[in-house]
Amino acid sequence: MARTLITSALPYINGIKHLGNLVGSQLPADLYARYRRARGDEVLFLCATDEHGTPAEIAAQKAGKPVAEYCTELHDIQAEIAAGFRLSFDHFGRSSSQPNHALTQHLATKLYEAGLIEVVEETQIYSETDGRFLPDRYIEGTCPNCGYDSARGDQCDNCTKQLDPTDLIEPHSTISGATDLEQRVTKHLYLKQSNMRDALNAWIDSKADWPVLTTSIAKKWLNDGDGLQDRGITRDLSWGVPVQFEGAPWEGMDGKVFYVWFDAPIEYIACGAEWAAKQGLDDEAWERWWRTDKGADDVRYVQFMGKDNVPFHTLSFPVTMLGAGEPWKMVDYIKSFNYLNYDGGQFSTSRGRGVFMDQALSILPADYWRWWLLSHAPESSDSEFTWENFQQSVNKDLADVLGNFVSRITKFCRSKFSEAVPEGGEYGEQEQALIADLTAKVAEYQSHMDAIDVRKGANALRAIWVAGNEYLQSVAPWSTFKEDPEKAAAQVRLGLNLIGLYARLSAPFIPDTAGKLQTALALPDLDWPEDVAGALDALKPGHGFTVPDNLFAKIADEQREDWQEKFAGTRS
Ligand code: B3M
Ligand code: ZN
Repeated sequence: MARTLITSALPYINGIKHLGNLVGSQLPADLYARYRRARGDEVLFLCATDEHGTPAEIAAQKAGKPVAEYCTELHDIQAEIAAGFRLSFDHFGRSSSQPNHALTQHLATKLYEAGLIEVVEETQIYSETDGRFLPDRYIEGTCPNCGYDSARGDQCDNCTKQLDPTDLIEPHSTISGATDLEQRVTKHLYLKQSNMRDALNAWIDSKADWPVLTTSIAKKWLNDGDGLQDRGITRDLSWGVPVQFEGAPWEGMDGKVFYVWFDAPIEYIACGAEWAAKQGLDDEAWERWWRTDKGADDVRYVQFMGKDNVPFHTLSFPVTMLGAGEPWKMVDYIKSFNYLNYDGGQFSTSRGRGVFMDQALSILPADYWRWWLLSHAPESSDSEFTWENFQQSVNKDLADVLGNFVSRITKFCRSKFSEAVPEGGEYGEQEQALIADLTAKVAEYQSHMDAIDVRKGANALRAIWVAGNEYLQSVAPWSTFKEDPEKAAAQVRLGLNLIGLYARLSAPFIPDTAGKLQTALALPDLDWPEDVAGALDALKPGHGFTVPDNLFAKIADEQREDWQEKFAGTRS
């Protein structure tokens, strides 16, 4: 049995994600996970919330909650919304979990032993009142450039000048307002990424099949400019994975945690450990996915992410994985995405612009969104969500093509025969022609899905729906019935079997609808139709069914305008 390990980029904890985030990683990852399972693979599909770093602390502060409590709350909210979109994670973990703490500390130790982590002494601002070193953005003062009085230690928001905290006039701590700031010597850990340049180049060169978007970004950062500079991987924060732990090979680093981008990808692995623990399984259960010495060498590992996350997954995380010198399973394929824009501009979390995942589900069921987003996935370039386009796709593809087909066939059968597959004769010429056409179309669909070409996959699926509609239109059982009820019965029998085929093929895109069709047709399972001719003869005469409720409601113009207006502004 083939085994496929799938991870989606970890959604950051500081709020509910928008549809652009969803289509850039979690949703296509789910599509692929569902497809691979349907094809019979053993799949482990992992995702988690990314919970450390300054933005988490700031969001918690804004919410007036301790950061641990805030993260637990937001994790549960994100998990619930993910379930609402039918994201079929085997586990939705947390980067703040104990396994991630342990593994992050372990890998840092290994990297240190391999000479890839260096302890560096630096001068940094210390606040006596706060009793801690302050990260640059926790210091504010007057901008020496423009005089703005709330410039941050890293940058002035007014004139955009990049600053050092020592540039600020009358600096103070944003935690306490204290002005007793002084420079003190402190230690930080640096990851010596540049030592790994040749190894990374060779590794990326060995991935000839990767999408251009992924390799071009990786190569750009790797070879021109300063993408592969040695990076500080520790921060002065209290929330995160502690740098000073029992058995650490360094000293004097109390009060520091690892940089969020150091521990977040490690959570991909730790999430496997969380999953195993939750199932009551032992370490072997996750190690056979993640360690090549424990069976993971026959696993195919695929990652999904937005293009802004590519450098971290092609450079810094591989430095961690390769540099630790242990047999960790490396990624085999990185599927990356461009951006989805919203109605003439960008989606923006900080400005609350666009449609957010919770809002989307509050107005329409998941399948409507899944279909639009996946069939418009920003693969070869950025793409744009407009309400007109959304309305058109839903009304045409889902309601007119798929929904209408199902409704016509089932209702016609009920009225002229019964709620069971009718007897009728053999399939005739037109039926054989359709079967041949669909056999080719299903093969095409599979080849796009195998290649994780999401839009092409959606187009091929739509073409399969359309072929059924055209068949129905041309054989017109409602006319045939008058002269040759036997023949009409065979046409209806094929039509009902087509619904079964659609349920199976469409499940990765629109799982709820597939489930409804499965129930209506009393299908024993949604196994992949390896043989199209066989699948179209699977439901035998006498097999009972029920007419499903209308599958998709069309979006009326007034409704669309309403939403357009409702989501035009920003949300607080
Ligand atoms: N949390 C995605 C983001 O917020 C980031 C992904 C981490 S994947 C290890 O941009
Ligand atoms: Zn300024």
